[in-house]
Amino acid sequence: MIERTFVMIKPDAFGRRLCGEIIGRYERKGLKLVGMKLQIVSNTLAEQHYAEHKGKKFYPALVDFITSGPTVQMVWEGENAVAAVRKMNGATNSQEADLGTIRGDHGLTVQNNLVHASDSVDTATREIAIYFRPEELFDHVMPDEKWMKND
Ligand code: IDP
Ligand code: MG
Repeated sequence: MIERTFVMIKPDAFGRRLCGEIIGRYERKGLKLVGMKLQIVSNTLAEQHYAEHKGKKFYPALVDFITSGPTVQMVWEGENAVAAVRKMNGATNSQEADLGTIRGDHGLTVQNNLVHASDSVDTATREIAIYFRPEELFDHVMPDEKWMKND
């Protein structure tokens, strides 16, 4: 199933100049970039994005962290894109994330874990709508797509 997923490069990764490293991984995997922007996330957006965590002990620090500097918002598309990106990002706690994943290779802590990605197709729909207007997403066909089709 072709899916779209919402991905964000968090302020720690942006500040460590890891955007190219992270974007390159998704590109090399074969995912298609259909939307991208750079912004410092407002408190309002951060609270919408992380509404499911409101009330948890780590929530105030998480909102402070995510609003602390520039972030890159992206929408990536591809076969089972939601699960594929979650697997590439690795476990939430960077210490537990497998080597070979973004968090496992570049992170040391649970909060500053470099990337966010949607955890289901429904979550992706919700998160994409928080950060992107429909006209900011592209439906382009990539040159390799005509022979990538496996249906
Ligand atoms: P996920 O990003 O892997 O989906 P979630 O459980 O949805 O993980 O948590 C959202 C974000 O909140 C995490 O990516 C991490 O930055 C932060 N976080 C999660 N659990 C903790 C914690 O126990 N302490 C501090 N920060 C946490
Ligand atoms: Mg999550």
